[in-house]
Amino acid sequence: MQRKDDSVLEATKAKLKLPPLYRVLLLNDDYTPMEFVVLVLQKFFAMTGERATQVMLKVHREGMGECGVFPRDVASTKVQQVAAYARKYQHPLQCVMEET
Ligand code: TYC
Repeated sequence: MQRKDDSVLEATKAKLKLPPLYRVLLLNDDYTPMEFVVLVLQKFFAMTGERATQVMLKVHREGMGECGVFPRDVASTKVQQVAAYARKYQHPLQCVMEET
């Protein structure tokens, strides 16, 4: 904008950045039972049995698969919940998060 004294004030636009999102991934292993993985996906990622089975089979065949995309704190909590639950039942199931 042009002021009376000829100085120029730059118009500044507040750039509101959306918070980064994180992909939560489940990793395959040779020991965790398939039914346990399906249970985890239902319990912590609110999947139906059918969807959980599809994701579990994808992880089993391809080595990893996506459980969902969340803000950082939510993703981090889910990773910790899966780790604690797997540990409780002594399964080596691994869950990780990565920025999208
Ligand atoms: N590969 C496991 C088995 O054959 C099943 C499995 C699937 C394990 C997905 C982990 O994230 C996983 N029992």
